[in-house]
Amino acid sequence: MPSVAELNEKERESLLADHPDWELAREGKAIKRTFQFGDFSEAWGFMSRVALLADAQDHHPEWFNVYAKVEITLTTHDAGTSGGLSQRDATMARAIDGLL
Ligand code: HBI
Repeated sequence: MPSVAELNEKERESLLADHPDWELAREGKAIKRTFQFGDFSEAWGFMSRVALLADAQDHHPEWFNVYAKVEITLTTHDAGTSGGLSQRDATMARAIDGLL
């Protein structure tokens, strides 16, 4: 599996500074954000748009949805030796935030 450059500590810090609504997860190997919508229909519409973004960027979220809540975790499976944060995750977080 091709390896993708993992973010270093400084890059990770600036990612969080640029995206304050996201938090580190999985011991720094992922970022996570929870979204609360008005109802399931709104949540599903958001997820549909994220899905199109993910396919366009070839970078797919790990997510959970129950009714109007959506939790998205971003990590790069191909980063480093066993997955981690890459520039792809930052790009995807910015694109997802742009949908709101
Ligand atoms: N999505 N989150 C995530 N991480 C990846 O490494 C990844 C992906 N989607 C597709 C993808 N990689 C392709 O480049 C293949 O490696 C599957």
